[in-house]
Amino acid sequence: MVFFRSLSALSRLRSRSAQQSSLGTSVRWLQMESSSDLDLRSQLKEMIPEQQDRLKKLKAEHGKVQLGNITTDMVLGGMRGMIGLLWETSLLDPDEGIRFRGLSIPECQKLLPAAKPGGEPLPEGLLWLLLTGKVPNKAHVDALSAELRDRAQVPDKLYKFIDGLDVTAHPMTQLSAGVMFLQVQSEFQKAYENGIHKSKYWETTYEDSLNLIARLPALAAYIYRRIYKEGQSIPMHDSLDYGGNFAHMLGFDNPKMHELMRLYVTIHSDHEGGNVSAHTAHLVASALSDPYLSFAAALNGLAGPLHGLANQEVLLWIKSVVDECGENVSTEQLKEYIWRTLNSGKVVPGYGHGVLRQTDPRYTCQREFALKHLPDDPLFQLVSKLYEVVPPILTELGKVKNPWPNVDAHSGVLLNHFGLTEARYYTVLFGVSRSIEYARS
Ligand code: AMX
Repeated sequence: MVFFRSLSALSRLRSRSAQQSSLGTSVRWLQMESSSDLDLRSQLKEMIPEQQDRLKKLKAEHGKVQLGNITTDMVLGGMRGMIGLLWETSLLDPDEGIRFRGLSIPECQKLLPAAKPGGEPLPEGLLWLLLTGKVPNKAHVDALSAELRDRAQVPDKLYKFIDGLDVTAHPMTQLSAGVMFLQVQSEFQKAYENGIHKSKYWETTYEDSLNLIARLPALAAYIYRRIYKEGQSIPMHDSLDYGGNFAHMLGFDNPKMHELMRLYVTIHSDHEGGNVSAHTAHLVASALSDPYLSFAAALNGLAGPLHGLANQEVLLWIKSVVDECGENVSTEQLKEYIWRTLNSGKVVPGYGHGVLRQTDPRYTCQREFALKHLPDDPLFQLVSKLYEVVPPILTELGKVKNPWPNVDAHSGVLLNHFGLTEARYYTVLFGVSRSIEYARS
């Protein structure tokens, strides 16, 4: 939503040490604030006028402040390293990785409500955190889960429309087309046509955003069941949370898979504004295109192999290693396979990043999940081996700025372990997760 586009550019200018020392205080403040019993919409209604004033003040008082120097490399790299958007929901530090409203992933795992004590964070909690800047309590999150379930109905015509697409069309193509089909439901578009005052834009944007977030799992699960399970779709559960319900509709009811889906959606939700899809969503939204239009545009960016499609590429590549060398591949065989990949003009998928310069904390938390739930899985062991073998080789190439793994290097083997083996579908899961951030455009 437009009103939240403030300050992240300025927050980047703060020194790292200032960020670290203020974190403890800000987290405590966030928790104290969470005792309010307002629902999400009411909280936003209270906050929005303040945020609108804050943005005006920022412009008036700091509008002429310089934020950096632009070099030719930055332009050639497509705004690489350049502050280009206001982004307050998350901050991506090259060495430390992502923070959502100031909280690292381990802090989110500790502070956000879970389905059961000690479990993975519920994505609804992260949605609340991103929109309000406050850590919700369990009652807030349960109410938001119920609200999303209430909004989740999609028209049957959507399924007929998807059935009209070639079943061999990539799942991301089907997802993006389905979102465009749903665009006829945009409340924002209707309100705009009726001449709504700009101070009220947020109200219908909020409706569209929550409806879209709520309806995506049904659409995405339908696509999965249509392509891979002979069209036998599974209705929504009447009491499960967002992540659990999504896994359920896909056909997975192992409680560990529900936990994985909660973690998956949470960590894939937001990664600041420099990546292709996030940038696209906000660029398109700045034309007052409604959340359906901007989200569909973002999905099309996410569908590229150097971005969201990398999770598909990783599992296919790992399986090709196994096909050729077996599960107990030796270090020497692995090195040879990696060099062959590089020498044939391809990238090693799941490694490298446009901003990060260390191991992605989203990789690390998935590794911890694997160590806890599937330590003996042969593909997990192969992923662990790659973590030792790939970085020195990429470093040896001499041009790769970040030889470390990103989020996509790990997600596939977790899904594969619990039976979601169809790699070509993986980017859809990434896309559904990103609705939590993009839909606020
Ligand atoms: N394997 C082989 N070569 C790589 C590489 C990798 N994993 N990562 C970077 N390089 C190469 C680049 O292709 C480039 O080569 P060139 O000069 O011949 O064109 C050179 O190293 C310098 O690139 P860079 O500045 O380090 O990276 P970048 O910012 O240009 O690109 C990224 C970043 C992610 C596209 C790149 O690291 C890559 O292609 N990684 C593999 C695909 C991948 O995992 N993508 C997912 C990223 C996370 C996400 O969005 N989901």
